[in-house]
Amino acid sequence: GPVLIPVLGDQLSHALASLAQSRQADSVVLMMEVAEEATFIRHHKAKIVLILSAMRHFAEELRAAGWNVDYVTLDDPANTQSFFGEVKRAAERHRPDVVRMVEPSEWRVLNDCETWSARLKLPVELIEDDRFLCTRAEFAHWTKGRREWRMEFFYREMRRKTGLLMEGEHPECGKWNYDAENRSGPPKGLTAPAPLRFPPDATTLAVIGLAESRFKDHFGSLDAFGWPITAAEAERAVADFLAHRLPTFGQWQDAMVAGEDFLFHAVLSPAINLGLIDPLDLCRRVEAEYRRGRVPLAAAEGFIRQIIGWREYVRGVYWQTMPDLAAANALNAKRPLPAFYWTGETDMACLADCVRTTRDNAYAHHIQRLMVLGNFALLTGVRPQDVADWFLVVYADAFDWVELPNVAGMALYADGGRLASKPYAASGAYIDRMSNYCGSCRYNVKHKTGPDACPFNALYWHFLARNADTLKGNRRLANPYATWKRMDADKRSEYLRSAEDFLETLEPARPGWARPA
Ligand code: FAD
Ligand code: DLZ
Ligand code: SF4
Repeated sequence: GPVLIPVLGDQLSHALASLAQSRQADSVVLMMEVAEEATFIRHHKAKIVLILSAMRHFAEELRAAGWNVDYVTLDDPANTQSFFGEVKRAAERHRPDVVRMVEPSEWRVLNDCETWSARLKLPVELIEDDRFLCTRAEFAHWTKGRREWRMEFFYREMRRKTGLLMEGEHPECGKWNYDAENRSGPPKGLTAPAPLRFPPDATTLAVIGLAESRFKDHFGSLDAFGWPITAAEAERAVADFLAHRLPTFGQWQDAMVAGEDFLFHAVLSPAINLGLIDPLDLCRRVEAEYRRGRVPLAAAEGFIRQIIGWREYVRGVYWQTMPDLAAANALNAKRPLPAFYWTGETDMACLADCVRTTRDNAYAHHIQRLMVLGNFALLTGVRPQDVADWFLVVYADAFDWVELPNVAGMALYADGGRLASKPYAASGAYIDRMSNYCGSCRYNVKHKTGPDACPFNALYWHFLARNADTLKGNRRLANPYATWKRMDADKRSEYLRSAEDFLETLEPARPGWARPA
């Protein structure tokens, strides 16, 4: 019999290891649209459209390249709507000798696959996903004997391994990290060249129709849908980013401007995570832009660090800490997610704008995710699992392996400081410095307490006071805790009361938005 090669929705790479190791003449590629993947968590409509349309285009490309592709559509009446059910039916159709697939990116799916061989009575080969630079075993080796895991040191290993921005043994121009030159607040009127949008073709329009009927109650809008769907479109998106936004990428990396939804970001994460763009190739092209003198070193280094540093690091942390990471709650946070994360109905201008861009674009840039949406959940003590569900639903680039460590580790400190050395907690002053949100907000960012004060201000102190037992020993929080201690008792209780008054007004989301009720 043939080799049966399941290719999942985030494995859309022509160089995929399972394809590279097989011969077209004796292989059947299996691609499956299954409702279970779209409904166990109720993904943003645009994310579902992106994945299903990209799968359909990829299947056509594989056929054109000579592969025999068996493609199961969502509305096929025989569809069992689960990965295992479809692999089993395909095994009955094709009578393979072996099932060969690249390891799924998510713990949930990998666990399932590990049961398939016994249930199918067939060998199931799970092969390493070589689209990542650092294997799971290499990461495990790196963590051995290290008391603390820190991205910066991992990143240097990846620079050495790839040779990116290296002069022999040394980092380009003598420094590993040029962040000190990045991250300015936005000047008045800052605008950026908008990323390329790709109007839906007939295939995408058909999938939009499918999503509007089957998933119409899911969060999110499809009106602005314009994601690159194929490797060729993604290539045009890369070229557009390199030419128009990379040169100033670093400088405005942490800036937020109301209505400027993409600023100088790449907006390439969905295409990278689906497999339409090879991340190492992208980094080489960014390096080449620097070597040709078209972009400053700080921009190129900053961008490459996000990919070979952060992206690889969070994946390593994920596999090294699952399944504990999914249940982690170091700060014992218990509040349900506030309703406005779904409705956008809040008077806080920063949060309202971040939820709006999330709904309209299935996208928000890093600082919106971390310092507005994440920071608010951290300060108010929302249950990490509620927050992780929301982030997994709403972003086109969200897959458990990258979303969960960013949410539980980076944004919420739920892992007790494994991934990052301190909680990313901030008051209104930070948001005011990095954005133009506060000017149009009904709250006053300069006021500390009371009904008109920016809620972030009192919440910040409430967070530190509430978690003092766990956090006061953290060296990087020594300054704020010293300030808190120096404050007179009246002032402290005014902060705490103000925060509590605000917390009382928070309306919880009704159940059923993220997972079927
Ligand atoms: P840019 O800002 O232009 O960065 C370039 C690339 O670097 C991105 O495309 C991405 O591949 C990579 N990158 C940057 N930061 C990270 C990071 N922290 N982790 C992993 N890769 C990174 N990213 C996802 O891909 N999926 C997620 O589900 C996701 N959830 C997040 C949740 C929270 C709470 C936070 C704080 C961050 C999350 N990120 C996630 C990381 C980051 O915010 C997005 O990768 C980025 O906003 C994508 O937009 P971009 O392509 O314009 O990125
Ligand atoms: C997210 C998603 C959705 C909505 N639908 C599908 C699908 O129908 N078929 C498929 O192969 N993949 C889908 N995905 C992405 C998968 O969830 C993702 O590939 C795995 O979870 C990776 O472990
Ligand atoms: Fe956000 Fe506070 Fe600024 Fe309003 S005043 S936009 S709530 S930081």
